[in-house]
Amino acid sequence: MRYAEAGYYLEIDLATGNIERVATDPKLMQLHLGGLGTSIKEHWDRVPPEVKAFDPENHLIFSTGLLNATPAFSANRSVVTFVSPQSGTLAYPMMGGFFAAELKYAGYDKVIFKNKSPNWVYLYINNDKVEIRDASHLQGRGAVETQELIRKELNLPKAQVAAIGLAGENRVFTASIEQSRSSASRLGGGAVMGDKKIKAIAVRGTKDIYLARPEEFMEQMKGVTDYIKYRWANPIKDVMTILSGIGSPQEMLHTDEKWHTENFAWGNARTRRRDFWTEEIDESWSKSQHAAVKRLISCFNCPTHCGALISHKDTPRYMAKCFGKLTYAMAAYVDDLDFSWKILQRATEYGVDSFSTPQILAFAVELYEAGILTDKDFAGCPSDKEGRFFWLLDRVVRREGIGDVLADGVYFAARKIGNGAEAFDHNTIKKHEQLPVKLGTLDPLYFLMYATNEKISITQMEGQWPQSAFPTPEQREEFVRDWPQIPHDKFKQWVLDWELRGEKAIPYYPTPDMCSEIVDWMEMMHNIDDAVGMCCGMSSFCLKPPYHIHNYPKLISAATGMDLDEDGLKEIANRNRNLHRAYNNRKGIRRADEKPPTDHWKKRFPELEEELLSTYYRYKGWNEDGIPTREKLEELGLGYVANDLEKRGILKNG
Ligand code: MTE
Ligand code: MTE
Ligand code: MTE
Ligand code: MG
Ligand code: W
Repeated sequence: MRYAEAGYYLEIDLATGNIERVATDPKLMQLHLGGLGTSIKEHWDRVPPEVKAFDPENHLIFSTGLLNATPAFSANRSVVTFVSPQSGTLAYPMMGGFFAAELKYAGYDKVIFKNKSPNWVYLYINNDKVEIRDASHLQGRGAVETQELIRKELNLPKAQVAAIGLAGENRVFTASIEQSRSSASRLGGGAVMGDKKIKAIAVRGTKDIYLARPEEFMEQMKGVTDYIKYRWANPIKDVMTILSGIGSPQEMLHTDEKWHTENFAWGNARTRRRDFWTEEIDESWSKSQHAAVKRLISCFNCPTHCGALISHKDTPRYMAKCFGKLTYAMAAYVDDLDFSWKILQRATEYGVDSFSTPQILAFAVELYEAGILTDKDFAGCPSDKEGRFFWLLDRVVRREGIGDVLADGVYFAARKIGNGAEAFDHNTIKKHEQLPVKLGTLDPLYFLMYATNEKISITQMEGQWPQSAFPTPEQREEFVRDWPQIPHDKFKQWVLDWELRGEKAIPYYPTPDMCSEIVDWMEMMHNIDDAVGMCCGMSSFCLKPPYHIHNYPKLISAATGMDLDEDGLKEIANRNRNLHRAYNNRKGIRRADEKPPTDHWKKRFPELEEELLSTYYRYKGWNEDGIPTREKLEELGLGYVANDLEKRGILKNG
């Protein structure tokens, strides 16, 4: 009997049409948990570094997490892994909704695709019945529309469907995968899915998943439930509203966007508009949001409602959540929030990442205004801000004219266009567009998070540590008073000593040693979430979350029957991170790539930044170039990785 996991992978060879149900080695769970962890291991074993995103050998893996389909609240994340066309690294966009639980109830922990299909297909899974079906009639259909068409065609209203739209079909580098109330958005999973000619995956499952020690598990969940209720009743004081609660940022509920609109940059990450949020804007934006949001919705087995069903006037319904609400309006400098709801509908059907894509469009507008792109590139484009964005979006997802160049994202487009366009690529890290945040003084914690994390976006690291120092000693004392989530008591003192100005303030405090430990803790918690399939909105992405390093080992042990303690869980998270790091090192990632954009902060401190990187690398057991040492790898049972890195000349002298 297998506990918590289904114990089978579904292996699909798209070239031959061969489908296999393969029993997995129970040891994999002990070494890597599941989800992102076991997926990294599969990519390491199967896909050598020479393989590029659109090579047939690139694998596309849809994985459930270890706690999906158990009664653990908010464990509903699927993780999609592949070599990204944009960054060239091992990408792992995540999605909530209902897909992961359904797949596990059908009896599979992962669906693993290799090679390419000659024709458009979709995969149909109904428990033991698995078929590759013709999807030629779905070509060109929207990513949301396709889900409904497939449910109708199968006569399975309860099937969960993940699909791509036109952007994925055309291998746009920012193409997403859309699925009911969620989206696997970043780094081009939709493009890889389209390259393999998979239009969608439909799954229906009705089997059971077993818990090793159910009573103990439910006892742990009682603690989690009580804490969720406590956190609801006791929002964190003295922090921004979006940081005070739990769940992913409640952008569909809150209408006050003063903080984002005045502190994040508009256009292609250009301008901060300090006086934007007037009473009139407040009124018109609230009205717009209340009209567009039909109702708030949640993912599988989650007590929060972070997403919303949206319909602006009579557009078909779609899901939106979090910061996607603002990205198009702010990138286009449009002061009317209605624009967001309208263009998001079209963008969601096309299936594009709502962070990267608006920046690409804004980048094109800037190049046009600077005379680098010309009337010829913009022939037929309306001149108003809204019209221009719709027109550009249409060109990008169809790869028409200038859209074909832009469809590869800002980094590659800038280099293809040349003629000074490179200077407008000022907001990418490792070739990936970042949220448009441009701030004052270097923040050492955010520096490390931006520079080093494997997802290349900040949600995968931040959350547990306050975003800035509290102004008064009383506020600091209040914050640390009740903080059971921390791994060491000394973290409390660091918060107590941390000031807004002076010697104990950013950029020199927390010190590089402290920063390394804090960042390591935050990323470890994200790594655990991504392996067990937990929404980080109930865990690592929040201040004082319900799931943490002290209750996770007990919960995972009760679910799986493994006897994990905190050290054991930390070791697994570390193993997964180091394997991921080594994979990306094999793909070429080095210290020189680990840098936020030059203008991310106005005040930079080059020497301190080098010290931060070196200190963090040392703390992680990596060499000066950001590559895990043989000693570290062997300590984690990854001797075979050290051998491989040495054989390839990536690791020298241990
Ligand atoms: N893109 C689409 N199409 N739909 C979305 O809901 N959410 C955004 C962004 N891009 C979103 C999107 C938000 S708020 C986040 S935090 C990231 O995707 C999450 O990235 P991931 O799905 O790659 O993990
Ligand atoms: N959960 C995990 N494990 N990893 C993530 O990156 N992103 C969070 C949240 N939960 C995230 C996560 C953020 S910021 C958002 S906006 C939502 O997931 C995105 O939900 P979706 O991917 O279901 O659309
Ligand atoms: N960064 C800062 N400094 N402050 C914030 O509140 N918001 C987060 C985060 N970045 C936020 C922030 C929100 S709401 C989201 S969804 C993530 O950015 C996702 O962006 P990413 O793709 O860079 O992870
Ligand atoms: Mg997502
Ligand atoms: W988000």
